[in-house]
Amino acid sequence: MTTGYVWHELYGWHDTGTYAGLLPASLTSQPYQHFESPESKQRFHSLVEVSGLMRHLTRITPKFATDEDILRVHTPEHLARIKAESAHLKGGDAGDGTSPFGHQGFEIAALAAGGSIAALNAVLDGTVINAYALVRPPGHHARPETGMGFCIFANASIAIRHAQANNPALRVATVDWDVHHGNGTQAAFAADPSVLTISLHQDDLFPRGSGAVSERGEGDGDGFAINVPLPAGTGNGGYLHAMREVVVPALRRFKPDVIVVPSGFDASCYDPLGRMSVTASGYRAMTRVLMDVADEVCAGRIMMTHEGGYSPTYVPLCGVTVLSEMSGVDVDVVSEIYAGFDTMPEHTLKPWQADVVQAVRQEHGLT
Ligand code: 9RB
Ligand code: ZN
Repeated sequence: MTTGYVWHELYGWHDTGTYAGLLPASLTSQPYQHFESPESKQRFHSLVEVSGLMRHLTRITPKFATDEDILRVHTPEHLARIKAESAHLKGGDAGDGTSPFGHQGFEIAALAAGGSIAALNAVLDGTVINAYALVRPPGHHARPETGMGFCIFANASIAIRHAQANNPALRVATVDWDVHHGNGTQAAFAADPSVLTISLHQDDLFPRGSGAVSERGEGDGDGFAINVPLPAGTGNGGYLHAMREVVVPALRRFKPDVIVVPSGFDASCYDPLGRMSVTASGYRAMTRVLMDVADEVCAGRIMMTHEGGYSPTYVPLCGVTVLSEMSGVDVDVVSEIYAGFDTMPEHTLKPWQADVVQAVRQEHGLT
């Protein structure tokens, strides 16, 4: 069986406008791009094409998520506000003043959610063994009542709720390896024991104050949210340790029917927004760990949906490397110049990283 792949040209047309990173242009910030510009993702897609990988993937066509799909996760007020602002020629903002979108941005956001839905459907109906939805705008910060952190709608959560509408008994685990806390996904399922949300992130990066070890779900969902706030500087060794010592035992215990990965490449060593050091081969190794445990617990079913990652030159290498591992197609796009970084000292596990992993294991009784 093959690997599914979602991309739509309109994902590159989601318009975050003229900014200087996070700052609106002003007399002291020269007009440039927003951090969440199309560059890294469009170039990821281009490399999927040019590397030859595309020939081996099963292309999945996204549809627009319907209002019904979006309302399984979001409030009617949030949906109505995005639609209203999207109708303005100048567009609007998803909620926090740093999540801009252009005219008809609503439709592109609905197509991003629809891309995640289509990818998860294809995995669940057996069309593909696993899938990567390269969507934009991202989704893992969007909460039921608002967008934030560049996210408009909660793509992964909407896909999961869509799948559960078809199969109410479906149990899903999310493993969010974006460098930021997957707070929106956690919020959508906080009180729901049918969805285990795991987030590996840089400690207290964004949203500030979110994603501590002590956040573990609410009510019936207590214990079904797992947070691994790794210290700034963590490289391949620390991330792999967290995967092996937290993610794997948690997935073995939970036994999901499918694993959904909100996948950001902003924990990479070249990312301008994160302070972590993961390399393309680190992402390959993390993918391998997930695929092995997925083989054990859920017949290999994994759906990844794209989140952050802001290095225009390195995100494509990380992304294609992950897709290479997922599909078993041997493409090595990482030159010797970059591969040399894999042996740098930040990749060995540090005691202060192992301490966090141990604290998470203790909090959740993982053995
Ligand atoms: C706000 C600010 C942000 C917002 C989003 C990110 C990254 C998101 C991502 C980073 C910083 C500032 C709301 C500054 O990649 N997620 O995966 N900062 N947002 N000031 N204020 C008021
Ligand atoms: Zn991020």
